[in-house]
Amino acid sequence: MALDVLRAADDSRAALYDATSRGLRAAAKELPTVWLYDERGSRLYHEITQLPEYYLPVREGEILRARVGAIAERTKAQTLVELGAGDAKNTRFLLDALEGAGTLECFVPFDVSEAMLRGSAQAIGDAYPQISVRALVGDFERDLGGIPPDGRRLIAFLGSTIGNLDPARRRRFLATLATRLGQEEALVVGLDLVKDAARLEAAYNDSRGVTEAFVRNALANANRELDATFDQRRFAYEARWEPEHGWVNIGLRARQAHSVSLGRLALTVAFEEGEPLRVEISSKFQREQFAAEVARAQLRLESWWTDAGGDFAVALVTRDEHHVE
Ligand code: AVJ
Repeated sequence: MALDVLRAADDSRAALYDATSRGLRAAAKELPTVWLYDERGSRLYHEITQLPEYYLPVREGEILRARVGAIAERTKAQTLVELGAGDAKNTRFLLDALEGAGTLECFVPFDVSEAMLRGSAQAIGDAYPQISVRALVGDFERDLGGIPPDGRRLIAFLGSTIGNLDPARRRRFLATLATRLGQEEALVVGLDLVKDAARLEAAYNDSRGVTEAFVRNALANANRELDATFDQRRFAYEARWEPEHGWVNIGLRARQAHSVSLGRLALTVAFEEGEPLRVEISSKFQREQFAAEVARAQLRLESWWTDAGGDFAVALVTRDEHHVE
């Protein structure tokens, strides 16, 4: 198999360092979510997807299994692009259906983590020897333009990864996508839905502590790569549903006042006792609100499918100007 790994942009590290610096100097401190995903982080996330409390991938898989036939029929996609490709497990439902429909030629996994990408590209290449795999290393918020325009594309954004973006960033993402999506192309997106606080919080406070280890790994990564002095013992893990924002706020809270230095960024950051450091938000969606976001980007919410319990949704989003039913 020819495994092509392309880089969408080569200044992505510089951009991340910049965002890190800004995030740590802000009044409400945050560490960019990308710090979660080195090789170990990707492995821990994979472990999360197998936790009983973390219902998201299973629900999404149920919906996809029931709907990929319709998606393949509707899109007749030749290229499947997957943003934030992760372990690409639920992607296989789409690959199988598109291959069955006889249209699939190419798979383009797109991810920030090159190690992760190599793994999943290799596995997909081995399992689907008839198609070409062209892995792209990039940041889906910056580098959408780096995705090759060849073939009729279906862009998959699964797992509710879009929930990592706050409303302003979702708006930018959808607006950019709207300028990139061709007439016959579509986005298929997985969305975790608003539900009771106890279940949402349990999904991010698992009994084995895998999610905590996953989030703490962001500090370890920053320490290694930025020559930083984050001390795990001085921070407590916290994940809380914030209904006023519609997201689970995930991060760490300083147990005591202390300072952290980041040599590579020539920065020292003072934490007060109890001060939070956000590492990730996981937004939860509602149909009306997501439909409005899509419409605002001049896109069309063509289909909305949920599992029987209404935990999760898969939406098909297309250009606004054709196929009005
Ligand atoms: C990969 C962004 C979908 O928000 O549920 C899982 C990441 N963080 N547990 C999510 C995550 C903590 C996950 N996404």
